Amino acid sequence: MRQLLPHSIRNTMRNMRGYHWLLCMFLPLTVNADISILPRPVSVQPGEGTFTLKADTRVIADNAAQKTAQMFTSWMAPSTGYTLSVAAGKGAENTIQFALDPSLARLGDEGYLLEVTPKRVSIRAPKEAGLFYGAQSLRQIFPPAIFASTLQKDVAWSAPAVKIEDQPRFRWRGAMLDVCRHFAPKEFVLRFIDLLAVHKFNTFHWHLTDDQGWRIEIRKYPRLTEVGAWRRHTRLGHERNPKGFDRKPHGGFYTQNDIREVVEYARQRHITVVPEIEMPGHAQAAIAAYPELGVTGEQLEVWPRWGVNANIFNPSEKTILFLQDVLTEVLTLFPGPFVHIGGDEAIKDQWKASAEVQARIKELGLKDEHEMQSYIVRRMDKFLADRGRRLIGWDEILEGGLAPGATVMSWRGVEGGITAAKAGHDVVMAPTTHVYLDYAQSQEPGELPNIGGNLPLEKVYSFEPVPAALTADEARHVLGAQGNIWTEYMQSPGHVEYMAFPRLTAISEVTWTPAAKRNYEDFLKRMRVHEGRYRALDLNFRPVPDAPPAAPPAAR
Ligand code: TNX
Repeated sequence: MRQLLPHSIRNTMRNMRGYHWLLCMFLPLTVNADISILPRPVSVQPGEGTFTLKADTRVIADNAAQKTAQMFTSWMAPSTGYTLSVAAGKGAENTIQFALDPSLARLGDEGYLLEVTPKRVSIRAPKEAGLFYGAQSLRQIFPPAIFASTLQKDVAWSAPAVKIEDQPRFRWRGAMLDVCRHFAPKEFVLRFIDLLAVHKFNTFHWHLTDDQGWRIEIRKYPRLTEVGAWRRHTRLGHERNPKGFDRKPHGGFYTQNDIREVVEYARQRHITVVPEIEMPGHAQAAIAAYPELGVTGEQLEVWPRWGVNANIFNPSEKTILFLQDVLTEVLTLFPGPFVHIGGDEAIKDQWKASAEVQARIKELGLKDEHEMQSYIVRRMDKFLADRGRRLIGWDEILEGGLAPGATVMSWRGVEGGITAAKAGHDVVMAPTTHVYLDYAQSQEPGELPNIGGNLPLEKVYSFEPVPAALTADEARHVLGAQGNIWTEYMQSPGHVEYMAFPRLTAISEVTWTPAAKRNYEDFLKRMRVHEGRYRALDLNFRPVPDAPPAAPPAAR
């Protein structure tokens, strides 16, 4: 906050350099209080003095660390106006050094050690991801204005001396964005990935297909986007209290080149993209494009409403092969280990009413419609496993028997996750109770339109991804957690930002910081500084609640 002090005070502080004894008395207050990193690191040891970034500061990195160093300098350039050079060499005075250091293996694949002294800065990590997270922490040690995209004048770019040792608690630190209910332009997806990277998330779950729109180009089936990416109009008002429809066509999709660009952009920021292709429910846009994929054969429109509907893929061999064709193209675009196949809210009424589907169930020796869905999921599980990938699906995939290699994303509470973990399956926790960012952030008037419910920041922050019902061995199956952004009621990127922040920042701490180091009051205190970063990023965030007043001192 030094840069916020009036010039006169800053000059006085400068002129007092000879009086070390006096300076030392208030340095810890004026300088070290500035360390407000989100998510909170494992260990932060304040030092003495400050390091100041200047136009002639040199960034030192040998080959393996060059990319991270370049990324760091690219972040610094717009606000400081400095074009910092990156070169191999030795850490010396006025340098920021990035170095891979195998002797720090104890910090794991994503940990780092960051040391700031008045003379120099060093970031060391066993792996590149750690260097990247160290760079993100360093960025947050400078004044918040460093996040601005325009030149900031008269800011002293100083960072308090500190030693930080850090590594994440979970290996799945995610956010899901639904681009089906409302299409998000590629530019916003890239910005969203940057915002995730600031918060050390490593997983972006991209919900690409649903009733209201199919958003990924599939070369073999062009009608999926020619027809399936566009709807005639959209529900006005809340689905519970509908006001008809707007008169605006809505849609959009990502070409395969767009997808490659997003995946590569994310990769450079150590974020894996998990694509979601929904089956067998939430399939109306695909059925609108190819009616033979449905059960009734009826020509449907891309759905203009919200909620759950009965239209579902038919479970014929032809449809299974279609879905596998789609996945074949998906696999060429997304190199990550996981592919999400949806599986949620698949109403079985049409399967129950169809003689053809009933005959298929019988022919396959299945007990009921749940086993029919489970059969499809198993086919996909094998298909993906044969190609070296892993299937993940919403917790409904437990019904009718879980496919052998499946990972479960638990959304209807954590029970599905508990069942799956006890059965030896990996799970990701994303329960509506704590991480559904489409829910209201308060019951006060003035919130932007939302789906309903009530999920204030404090409740999100309180989320514990490992349920007490799991033994230590079972708990190892909890890969982590994620926040979900379903966009029925979010028409614009600004609205998505409002719903996502600050709650996504809370989730970053839930997934990164050791449970024992989490504290809501401390989080709110750091959020006061983080808000400055939000502003510099021009983020349309919801106001952060005030910290509750400190408890009165106990009576003696
Ligand atoms: C349930 S969460 C859904 C989504 C909706 C969401 C709204 C899940 C797997 N399915 O289709 O958008 O509720 O909160």
